[in-house]
Amino acid sequence: MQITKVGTNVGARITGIDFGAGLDDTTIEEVAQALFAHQIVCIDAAAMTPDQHLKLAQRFGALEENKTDQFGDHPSIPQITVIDSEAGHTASMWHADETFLENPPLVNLLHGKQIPETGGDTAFISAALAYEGLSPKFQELLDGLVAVHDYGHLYEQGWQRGAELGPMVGDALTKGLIHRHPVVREHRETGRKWLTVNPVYTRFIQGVTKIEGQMLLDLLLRHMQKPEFGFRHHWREGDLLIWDQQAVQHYAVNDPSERRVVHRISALATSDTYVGVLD
Ligand SMILES: O=C(O)CCC(=O)C(=O)O
Ligand SMILES: [Fe+2]
Repeated sequence: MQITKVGTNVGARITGIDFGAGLDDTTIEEVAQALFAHQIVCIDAAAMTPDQHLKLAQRFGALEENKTDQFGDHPSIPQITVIDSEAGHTASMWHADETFLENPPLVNLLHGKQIPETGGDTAFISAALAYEGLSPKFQELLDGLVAVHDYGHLYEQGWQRGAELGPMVGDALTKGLIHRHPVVREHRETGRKWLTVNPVYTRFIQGVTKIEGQMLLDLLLRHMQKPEFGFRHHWREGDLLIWDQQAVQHYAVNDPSERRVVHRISALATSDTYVGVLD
């Protein structure tokens, strides 16, 4: 197995895994350590089976079953979510997945099944580099703060754009999918600090006034857009793209020249995954 950096600060490519020979625990552990070191890894995985996709994902946590209407279901494997541009699936906004949950997905593993000639990249920003790029005084201020993440926030933004919204709006309003997270968490495996706030789900910062919280969020979300914190993956068929949501946020660039289909498995945080869990 070879690991080659593809970005200076974030991103690596892994080649040489022989999926035909099975997927042993040592290989899985090497992939996990490469992920924690590089935050995003892409594996040459044209020969990977769905069972191997599941096995690799299980290294990182319990697997989520797709329950959104944003993406599609796999015909036989409930842990695989199908993201198909022809079905209108897209996530063209900066976000970390489902941070309105107490234990959101922390590692995503996307397998490129049908890849367009051009477009359809997945873009990333490193929330760890973004934290490290702040001044020590500002880091100190953020370290003690807690933010509220709310599923309904996504839908409010949809209404504000005048969008047609599906049946999940009712869920967003009635199920109270809302949770607090520290603005800064420590990565469980690396100890690096990262920023948890994201433009899609973070509604406000607790313990400061509305205007102070809005100012802080605007500032952080602008700061995070700095190109030096970023990385952009241009897909090839068979790529297995894995990212660590304790380190990065992502954006599915919605410009595929042809149909784009990727299969996603998400591994969820567990209650002891997070350092700095709220009581
Ligand atoms: O389609 C992609 O590249 C990413 C979609 C997404 O936001 C996700 O899988 O969580
Ligand atoms: Fe996502």
